[in-house]
Amino acid sequence: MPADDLSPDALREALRGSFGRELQVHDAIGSTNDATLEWAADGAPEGAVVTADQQTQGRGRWNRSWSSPPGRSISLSLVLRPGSREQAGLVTTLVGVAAADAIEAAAGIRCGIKWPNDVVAPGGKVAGILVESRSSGAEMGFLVAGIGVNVSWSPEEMPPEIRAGASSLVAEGAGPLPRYAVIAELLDAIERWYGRAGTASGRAEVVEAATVRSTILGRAVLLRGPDGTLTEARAVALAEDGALEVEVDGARRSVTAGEVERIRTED
Ligand code: BT5
Repeated sequence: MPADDLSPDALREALRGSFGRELQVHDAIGSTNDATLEWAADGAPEGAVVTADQQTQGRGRWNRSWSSPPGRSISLSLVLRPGSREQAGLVTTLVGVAAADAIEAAAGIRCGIKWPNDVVAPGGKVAGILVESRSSGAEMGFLVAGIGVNVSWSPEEMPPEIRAGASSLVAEGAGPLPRYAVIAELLDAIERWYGRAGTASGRAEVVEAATVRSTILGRAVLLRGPDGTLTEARAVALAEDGALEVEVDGARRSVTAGEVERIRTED
C-alpha cells in the first residue's frame, strides 16, 4: 500500500485538470519513466501518470542515478503526445517552469531554473526533469516527462555526494506537505504550460517565464557537452526552441544539449 500522503483517492480528489486522471500509484518501482514509456507504447493516453513512493533505479540524464528514498520525495512520470515538433521541443523547458510555479504555489518557495533541467531553491537542487521518448523517424510519437522533487528529504539523511548540491522543500522552510497536494499542483501547472506551448504566442510566454527564472543568463558559465567537452562561455538568452544561446570568444552559438555551471569570475 502506498504511503498515506500518496493515497490514490486523495490524489484524484485534489486533481484540477485532466492530467493524472489515468493514474498508477506504486509503492516501490524501478523507474517511473520506464514504466510510463512502456505504458505509453501500449497506448496510454496523454496525461496518464505513474508515480511511486520510492524508486529503486531512478535515472537522471546520461545514465546518472536519481535518488528517491521511501516517503521523502515525489517521483512522477507523465505521458505527452505533442501536436507539433515545436511543442515537443519545449517540454523540458515548460515542465521546469511548471515545477517552479507549483513549488511556489504549494510550498511558498521561490525557485530558479538552471538550464536545462534543474529546479533550484536557494539551498540547492530540489527537483530534476528527465524527458524521454522511444519513437524514431519522422512520425510524431509520445514523450514521457519525468520529474523528481525532494519534498521532506532532509539534507542530513542525504548521501554526501548528493547533499553538496541538493535541498528539499521542507529543508527550504516549507511546512509539512502531503505529496498528493504537490503532485496535483504540479500536474495542473504542467497542463497549463503545455497547452500554451501549442501556439506560437504561448511558446513565447514559456520562454519568457523560463528566462525570468533562469539562474545563468548573463553569467559566465562552463558548458559541458554530452561528450564531456568543457567550454567557457557567457549565457546570453534562451531561444524560441528552448536552446541556450551562448557567446564563446565573441561568437554566438546555440546549445541544445549539455549542462552548465556558473563560474565565479567577474560576475
Ligand atoms: C536529473 O538528472 O536531474 C533528472 C532527474 C529525473 C528524475 C525523475 S524521478 C521520476 C522519473 N523517473 C526516473 O527514473 N527519473 C525521473 P541530472 O541532471 O542528470 O542530475 C542527476 C544528478 O543529480 C546525479 O548525478 C546526482 O549528482 C544528483 N542527484 C541525484 N539524486 C538527487 C536528488 N534526489 N536531489 C538532488 N540531486 C540529486
